[in-house]
Amino acid sequence: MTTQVLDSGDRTGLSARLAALARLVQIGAARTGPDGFSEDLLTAAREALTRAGQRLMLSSRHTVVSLAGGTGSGKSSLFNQLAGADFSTVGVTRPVTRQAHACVWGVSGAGPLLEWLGVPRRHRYARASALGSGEQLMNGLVLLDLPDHDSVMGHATDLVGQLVGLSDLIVWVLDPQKYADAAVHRRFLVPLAGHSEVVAVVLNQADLLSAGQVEDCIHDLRRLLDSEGLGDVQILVTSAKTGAGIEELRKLLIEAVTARTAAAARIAADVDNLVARFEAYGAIEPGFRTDSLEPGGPAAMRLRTGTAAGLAADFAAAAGVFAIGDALRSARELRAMDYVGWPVSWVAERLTSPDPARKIRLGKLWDQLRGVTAGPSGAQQAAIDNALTRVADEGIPPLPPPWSRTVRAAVRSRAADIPAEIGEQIGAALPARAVVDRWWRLVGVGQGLLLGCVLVGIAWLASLIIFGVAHVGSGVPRLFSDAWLLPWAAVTGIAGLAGGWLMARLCTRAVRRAAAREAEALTEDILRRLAAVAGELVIAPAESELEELERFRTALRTAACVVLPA
Ligand SMILES: Nc1nc2c(ncn2[C@@H]2O[C@H](COP(=O)(O)OP(=O)(O)OP(=O)(O)O)[C@@H](O)[C@H]2O)c(=O)[nH]1
Ligand SMILES: [Mg+2]
Repeated sequence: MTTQVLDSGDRTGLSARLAALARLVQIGAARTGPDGFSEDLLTAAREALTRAGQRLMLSSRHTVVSLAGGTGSGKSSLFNQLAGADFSTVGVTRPVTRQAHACVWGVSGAGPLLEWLGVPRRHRYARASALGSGEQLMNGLVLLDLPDHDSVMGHATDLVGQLVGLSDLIVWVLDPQKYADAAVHRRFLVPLAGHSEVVAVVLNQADLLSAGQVEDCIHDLRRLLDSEGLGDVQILVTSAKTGAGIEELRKLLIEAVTARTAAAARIAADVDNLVARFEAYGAIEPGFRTDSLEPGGPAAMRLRTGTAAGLAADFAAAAGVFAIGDALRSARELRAMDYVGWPVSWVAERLTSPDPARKIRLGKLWDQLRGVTAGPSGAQQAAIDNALTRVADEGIPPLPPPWSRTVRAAVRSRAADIPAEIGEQIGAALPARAVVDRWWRLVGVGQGLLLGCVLVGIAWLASLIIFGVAHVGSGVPRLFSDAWLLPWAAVTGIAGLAGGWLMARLCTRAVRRAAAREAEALTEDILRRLAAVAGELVIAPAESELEELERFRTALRTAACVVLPA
């Protein structure tokens, strides 16, 4: 994979990078905590964004260059040399400069910028009217003479830190005694590692050294800067006393002013530093680099496939869905017996017991089914928790902190809603209690007719026996008294009995098959509904958190200025 890095000074690119940095902050701020995004990093990024936004809104025609360094190194002396006038007090007692001084070449439009920098009005000097031929090139320069960074006055140290942060280019003025001052290097130079374009170093008071000593100093300083990742930083040698090297320094400033990229480069350097710190939160494996991320590639984040289906099965087991199918089947079969059952046994049952066992069983089955719709509880709740733990352990791809934690939390984020939702879905899937199929009623009518047949047969038989065989009474019609009709009466009764029995057998079988199909369809319907519950209450929150990680990484790529091939 080839990557292309945009010119970091490009302003359009810079706006996109800043917008991406703002997204990183927004995403990170929602995920702080013990293994979460560092508050320090978020604060630093917010400050950088504010600073950058303000700087970009202010004059783009001006370039802010600060002269910074320890007390007595000669900042004010150099400032005066460059300004061509004794604007800033140079003194023997230390420290001398207590507040920032500014000299502006080409004043128009610099007011708000100076206001933003916080330079007091009485310390602002203008070179507008006096721009000589050579100085014309410096038009747009805002040169700041800063207080020393190591002053005993805390106020000055803060001020320097702030102004160094706001400057587009920082010129460190070092003297031969203190050029290796650990405080300067640690606090100001090391954080700019890799961004030599926004720093320059001046070794002042060269007149106090021999040529050999200057050579040694520069050699030493170069080695030090190399070790700090600032190998490309320009080192100039000056003497504010004799004026040596001042022209080179002026040339460096002119370059910065005419390129007009220092402001953007400075912001880009800040963004680079912050992105490097944010990268730790987007890493998949050690040695991760933002530019190794492919959009939608192996790094694309999803829960493992099959997680939703497995979860639905776990929910079904927790809620006892398979028992529900069985119960529904039994209930349907029992209910159908009232219609399609053999009337003889039906009648016998009603005669022998006012509260038949079948009815009680039916009632219990429906209670059981209704109980399920109240949702799983107790041991079933534990089974749901186990299922969620399994998803968290096995369904989530390996992730860096804090994402490993936040995605796990997302899996459980709606755990409390799951039991009720499972109950509701099962309730919605269950048929109403008193469903009686139309064909059962038809068969019931048939069974009634056949029962009638049996009763008619018995009555006929009785009358034939009484009037035809026992010859009780007289004048009874032949139909009820002719003994020869006995077989016909018997056949009528037996046909009714046999027909009813046969119809009951056939219909019971049909009812069983239908009930089995219904139970199967019900189980499938419930499983489908539970898969939807799993999708909505577990998978969706987890995947939305994973998508947030994707967005974080996309923002990281944009903020890092890495453009992937189309
Ligand atoms: N010999 C020599 N002396 C210098 C040079 N630059 C400055 N000085 C002297 O060093 C002393 C301090 O100079 P300043 O310009 O006030 O130093 P500064 O860095 O502004 O000091 P603070 O304002 O206290 O931070 C003064 O006495 C200067 O005359 C130089 O290049 N050579
Ligand atoms: Mg000074």
